[in-house]
Amino acid sequence: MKIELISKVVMLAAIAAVGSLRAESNEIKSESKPVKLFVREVPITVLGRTVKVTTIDQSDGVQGYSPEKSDGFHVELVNQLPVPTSIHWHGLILPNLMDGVPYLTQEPIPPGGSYKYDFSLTQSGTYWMHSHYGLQEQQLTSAPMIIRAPAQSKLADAEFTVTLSDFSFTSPQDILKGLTANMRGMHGKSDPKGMNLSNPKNSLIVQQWDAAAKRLVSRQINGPAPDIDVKYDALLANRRTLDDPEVFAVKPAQIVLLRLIAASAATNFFIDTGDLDATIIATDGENVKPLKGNFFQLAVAQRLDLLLTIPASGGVFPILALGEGSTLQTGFLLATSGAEIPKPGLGIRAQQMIGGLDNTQEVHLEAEEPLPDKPVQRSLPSVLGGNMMSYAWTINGARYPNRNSLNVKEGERVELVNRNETGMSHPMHLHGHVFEVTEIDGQKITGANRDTILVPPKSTIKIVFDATNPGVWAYHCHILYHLAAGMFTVLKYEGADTESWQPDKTKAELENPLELGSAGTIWREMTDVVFATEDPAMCN
Ligand SMILES: [Cu+2]
Repeated sequence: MKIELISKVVMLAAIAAVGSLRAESNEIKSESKPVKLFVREVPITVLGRTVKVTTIDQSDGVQGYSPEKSDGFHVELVNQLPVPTSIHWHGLILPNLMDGVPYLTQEPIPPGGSYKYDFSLTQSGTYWMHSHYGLQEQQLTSAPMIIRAPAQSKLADAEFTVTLSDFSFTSPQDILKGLTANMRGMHGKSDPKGMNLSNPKNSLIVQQWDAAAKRLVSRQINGPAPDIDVKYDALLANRRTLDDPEVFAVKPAQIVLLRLIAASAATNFFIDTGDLDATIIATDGENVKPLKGNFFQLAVAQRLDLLLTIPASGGVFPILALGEGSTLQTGFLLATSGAEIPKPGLGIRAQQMIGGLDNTQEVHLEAEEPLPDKPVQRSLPSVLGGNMMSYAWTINGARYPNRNSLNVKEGERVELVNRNETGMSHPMHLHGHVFEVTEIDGQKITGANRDTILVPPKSTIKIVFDATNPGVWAYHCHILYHLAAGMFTVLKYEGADTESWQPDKTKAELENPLELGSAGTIWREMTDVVFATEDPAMCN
C-alpha cells in the first residue's frame, strides 16, 4: 500500500515535470530533475524455485529508463546492493566519463552510494543498461532503455519491449570456476571445445536466406552443434519462462513493433515469429533497410526491432527466442481479445537442437543512413584468440588486464579488422561509438550500423567508424565469461585523460561477488524481512 502511494506521488510529479518541460521547449533541459534508478536485489521464481536476483528499477517499479531524446539523460544511480556496482548505458554515444565502466571511466559505486549521469542524447531507439562490474550481468543486473523521439512513436500501433536473458541456478562465480578449471561434468557445466564434434550427426535448426522470396527463414541441417560456454537451466523473456509467458494484448490487423534486447550473459538467440511475417527495421537502435522473414539472429548484447502485422482474423501468436547450441527456448505471446491462451503453456525446451549463428543475416543487412564517403585513415587489427580448454581469451594476443590499446586520433576514419581465430563466435562491443559493418569474409557491404557485431568462428569482419568521441573506450567480447577471462581491450584517443583507467584493479571485481544464486535460506531470510508484508505480486 505504502509503495503504491509513493509511486503515485512520484508519477504525478514526473508528469508535472514533463508537462512543464514541454511547455517551455528545450531551454531548461539541463535543469531536468534526475530520475533515481535503484540497483537492488529481488526474488524471482524460475521453474518453481524462488531465488534472489537483481534489478535496476525506478521508485515506481518501472524497470530501466526510457527518456525523451530532447530531454537528455538525467539519472541518479543508487546502489542498494551489498557489494559495489557500476552500470553501463549500452549503445549510447555519450561523454567518456558517463560510460559506467569500473576502473576505466569511473570508480565502482560502493554499497549505499550513488552516482549522477547527465548528458544530452543524440540517438533514439532500442538500447539497454547493464552492470559492467564483475559477473553481475548474469544475475540480471540489466534493464531496457528505450530512447523516445517523435520518429519512434510513429512506427506502429502498439509496441512491446522484451528483454531476453539466460538463467542458471549455479552462481556465476561457480560457472566461471568450472570454465576456467575446465572441469567437465561439474555443475558449472563447461563444454570443452571439440566435445560436440564427436557427434556430427546432430539435427539442427539454423537460418537460411530464401533468395527467391528474399526472406530469412529456418531450415534443418545435420551437423556438429556449435560450442557454447554454459549449459543454462532456463532462458527468460522479461524474466519469465515459456511455460508461464507474458501475454501481450493486440488487436486484429494491428501493426506491432517488437523491441527485442539480448541481455543474456552468454546465449545467442534465433527469433522465431512462426506464422507471422516480420520485418527487421533496426539493429542496435539504428535503422536498416527493411528485411523480411520469420527467423532472425540476435547475438548477445544486440537489439532487434521487428515490425509485424496481426492477421485480421486474430488469434494467439507465440514469438520464440531459441538458445544457440541448446534445446532451450523462451518467448512470449501476442493474443487478440477472446483468443484462447493454450494451457499449459509452451515447453521450455524446443523439439530440436538449435544450430549456430553465422553471417547469413548480417550480409543482407543494409544501413538506412550509411557513413558519408571518406577513405579509411587508420586500420587496426583485432585478432580474437583463445579456446575452451585454456579458457584464456585474447585480443591481439593479450589477455586483459593490460595497458595495451587500439590507438586513434580524433577526426580519423577508423577501421577495425576483427579476425576470429577461435572455434567460438564472439559478439564484439565498442563503447561510445556506432560503427558500420563494411566487409564480411572479403565481401564488401554497406552493412548495418551497430554497436555490437557477432564475429563467427574463423570469420573476418571489418567495421568502420569516425573517431569523433574522445576518451578511453572499452572494446570487448560481450560473452560475460570471455570478458572476465581477458577478451577486453581499449580504444584510446591520442591525448585522452587516462586517470580513471586502472586495469590492475579489475581483478577486485571478482573478489566480493553477490551471493544471490542459490535458493533456500538466503532467500527466506531476505523475503521474511523485506517482502513478507508486501504485495505478493512483487515476488513474480
Ligand atoms: Cu567471446
